[in-house]
Amino acid sequence: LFIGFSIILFRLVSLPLPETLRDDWVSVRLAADQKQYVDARGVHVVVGHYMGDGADMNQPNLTDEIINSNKFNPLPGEGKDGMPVVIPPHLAGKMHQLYRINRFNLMASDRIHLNRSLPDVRKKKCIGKYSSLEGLPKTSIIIVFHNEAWSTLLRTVWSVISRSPKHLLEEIILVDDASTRKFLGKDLDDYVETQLPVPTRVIRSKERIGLIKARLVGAREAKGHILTFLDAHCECTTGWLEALVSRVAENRTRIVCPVIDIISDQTFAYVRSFELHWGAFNWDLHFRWYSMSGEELEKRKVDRTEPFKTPAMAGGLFAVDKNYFFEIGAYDDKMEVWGGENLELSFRVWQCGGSVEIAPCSHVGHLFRKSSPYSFPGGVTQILYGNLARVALVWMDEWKDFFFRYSPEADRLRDMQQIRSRLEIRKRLNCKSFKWYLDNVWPQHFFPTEDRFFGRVRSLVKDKCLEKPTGKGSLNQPMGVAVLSTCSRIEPPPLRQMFVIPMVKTSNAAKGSVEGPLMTDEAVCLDAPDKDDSSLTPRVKIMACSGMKRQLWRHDPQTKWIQHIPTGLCLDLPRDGSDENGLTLNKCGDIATQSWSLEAVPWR
Ligand code: LR7
Ligand code: MN
Repeated sequence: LFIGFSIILFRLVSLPLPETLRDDWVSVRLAADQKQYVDARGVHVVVGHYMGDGADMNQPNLTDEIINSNKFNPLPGEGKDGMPVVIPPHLAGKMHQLYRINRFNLMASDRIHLNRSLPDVRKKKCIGKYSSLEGLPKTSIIIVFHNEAWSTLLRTVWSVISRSPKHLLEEIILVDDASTRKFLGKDLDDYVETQLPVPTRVIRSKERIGLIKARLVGAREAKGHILTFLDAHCECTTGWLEALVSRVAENRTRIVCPVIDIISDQTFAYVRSFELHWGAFNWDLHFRWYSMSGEELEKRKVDRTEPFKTPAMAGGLFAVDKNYFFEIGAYDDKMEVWGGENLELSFRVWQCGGSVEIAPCSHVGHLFRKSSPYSFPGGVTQILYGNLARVALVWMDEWKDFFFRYSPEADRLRDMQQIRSRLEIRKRLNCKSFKWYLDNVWPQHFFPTEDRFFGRVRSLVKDKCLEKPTGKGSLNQPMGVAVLSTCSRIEPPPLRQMFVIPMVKTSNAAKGSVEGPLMTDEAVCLDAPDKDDSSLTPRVKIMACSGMKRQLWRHDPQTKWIQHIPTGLCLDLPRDGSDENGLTLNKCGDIATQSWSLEAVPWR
């Protein structure tokens, strides 16, 4: 999804297929000549790039005629059971041309039946878990779209119709956010009127209002007791709706999200994703998937089909009690086009007494794209950071200062935000602080706090600083050997050199000593094996925070050591003195290369 903003994409990893895979891995069956390996554990988030304001939509060979031609032409069996589509080689040129229209393989989509079959990807224990539907309220399904493809939009609709219990479905509402494609006009009206067995309405906005306001339009019109939102390129699987609606019906202050599976933008294969990731965000307020804390995972061993709390939601796919949604302030209607509304709603719900959760028995596929196909009037930065500035100003208390200090894009837009009505909601609902949210909803967070050191880790012999690696691990988190690089002279120093570690508050500890995980942005931590075994090289890394002992460190300003708690060894420079080679662990001593200073930097 973004120039620094997260579109979620699933990285392809070399894994020989077919193969019997662990429970959380799913194979994608492929034709013999296809070469694509999908790591379905998969929530490998890749930071993509928006192409900027849709300018490249104006390429001369992408004519209105091409864009408006409805090539929907399903072939028997194509894509059935979520299988990948194989495009014959002679169509490759056309396929690439069509790809640019929606930034996914439109030709592949157009070859798949609107009502294709999908595997039931739930854990066995989910079957029957939500079978008593008696007395459950009905839901309105709300799908907003701007220039969506015919086949993906209607496949979303058909997947709802085919795989939802009829008596839970009040209606389907399609909100057209000023699409310009001809086939989304009368053709769509006719289709909806004549071809669908569930009451379905198209509501049209004359002007482009963006997805946030479009959802508000749909929500206001909805007759259902519960609102269920979907993007316009989703496919729901068996059991998806029961799990959502039951949880909301049980407690109206819950917002319940499905597990979001992957529809490949290349082949339209349906790929089951990992159930044990939760949603949160990074220092720049971009939504990210992270591994749940070890503690949380441990708790879940008892029953992995139970819904779990998540600090934030991805945004597009969730169910909520309609009255509750409006009571707590629906959406911020001053947010434009795309972005930020998912965090705003998450913070608001949590801080004002509700909760956000993921129901592992509900799986819905979403078509992830590497870039956005539509325009962002006014510019993507202006829009996204304007929305994020609002999130920070209304909900984040002193952490808004941290955000604005390091996000000039948002800082520039800070003063022009009118937020009075949103602050009134916060007051009316007597909502808790952002500190409460961090402490209670996301205690594993890596933001600076009063009780934490925030700043640089500098070697006293080299004038070099610890820096977050640029390599990518799973979930697209930074990962690599811990190395030093030149301490930047920019003020404030760049975030890639900033780390966070809890301060020791006990009275007998040396002033300024710290102890705990040494964390930085994107939930990564300084890590070393907890056994003193020199065959384990390279030994000191920066990788996903795990909450385990091997990531615990202490620094004492008197000894200047950074000591690895489980082994008692000291962080040392690379043996050969180079910068490229990783830091090492050695027996502590009065050695210059083991001397480090922690330089605090103000964060608010
Ligand atoms: O101006 C617009 N008007 C619209 O109606 C822009 C978009 N839209 C529609 C669009 O056609 C689509 O149906 O809004 C929907 C969402 O837009 P996408 O699909 O371009 O968004 P996304 O999937 O890239 O982005 C995610 O973040 C968004 C932030 O505003 C929204 O919350 C999306 O709903 C959200 N999608 C998901 O959460 C799906 C899972 C992604 C993950 C993780
Ligand atoms: Mn989407």
